[in-house]
Amino acid sequence: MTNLPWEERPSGSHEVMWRYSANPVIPRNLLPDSNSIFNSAVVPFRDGFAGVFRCDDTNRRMALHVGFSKDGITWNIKPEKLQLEGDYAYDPRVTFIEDRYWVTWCNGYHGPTIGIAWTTDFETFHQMENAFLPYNRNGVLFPRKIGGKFAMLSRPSDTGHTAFGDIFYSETPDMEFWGHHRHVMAPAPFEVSAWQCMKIGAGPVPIETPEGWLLFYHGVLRSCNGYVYSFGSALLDLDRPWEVLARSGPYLISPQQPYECMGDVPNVCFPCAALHDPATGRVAVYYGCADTVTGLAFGYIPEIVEWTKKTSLL
Ligand code: BMA
Repeated sequence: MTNLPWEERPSGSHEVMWRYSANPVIPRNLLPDSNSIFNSAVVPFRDGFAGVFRCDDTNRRMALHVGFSKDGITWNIKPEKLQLEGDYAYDPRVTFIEDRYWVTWCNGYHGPTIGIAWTTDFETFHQMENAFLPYNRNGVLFPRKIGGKFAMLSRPSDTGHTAFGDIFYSETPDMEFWGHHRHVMAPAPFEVSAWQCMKIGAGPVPIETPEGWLLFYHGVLRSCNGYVYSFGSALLDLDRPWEVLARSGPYLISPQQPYECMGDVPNVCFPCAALHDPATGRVAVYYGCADTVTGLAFGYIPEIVEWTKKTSLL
């Protein structure tokens, strides 16, 4: 991929992942009536990129909007909402599988659950049945079938600001009937890795590596000042992704910059998409910052894989 957004690690930095120096890449008011644009998903599309963006409007209603970009940094987001069935829509992920782009998101149906739709052109979207009963969030598809089935990670939850949450694996032959549910990961003990001790949820679409699926996931700490969202990495078995091979004890990125610490919900780094270039190993992660704007962080996949193994808490 020649046009992957990229900036080298700053000289003198020892960080495994580092932030784009021009963060945030998407401001909260890119649309005339957007309150915030964050927790959004992008994929390579034609000679550039397409994306599905979480845009909360100035009524503070949550909806998804389509956008396009040549360089992954400057985005043209359509002002009209994606027309989807559901009371609200947020935190999208987009996965290309075989011949089409699949969108999963948190869909309002008697509480949050996982919505699914597909498109080939980012103009027409075909909505499927919701994957699961409510309450569920953070539905993330794998980019290919596993054992002949489509596969998804998700995070069963509740109606509110869920104070618990494990990542589960489910599969389907047809994107409609889901089953074979497996437990993947629970929050870590507070004494071992506090940033991920209250709840965790899958982030971007997992990336296939020779060492397993590289999963970026968010973890939450309940502090005396509220929830703090950071993200780290795990390696899942390629054929049995509910088996965790390694899981980072330290976080990769936690809220430290002003745009991550200040906003509508302070102290949130929430990744929902990653672009990567197998030839160079480069990865660019898009993450929501403080539920307000969108930022980018970079790294090299082989380094992140090694670091995940070296720091693993398993
Ligand atoms: C979660 C979701 C995310 C949000 C986060 C922090 O429960 O609602 O969309 O980024 O809380 O507010």
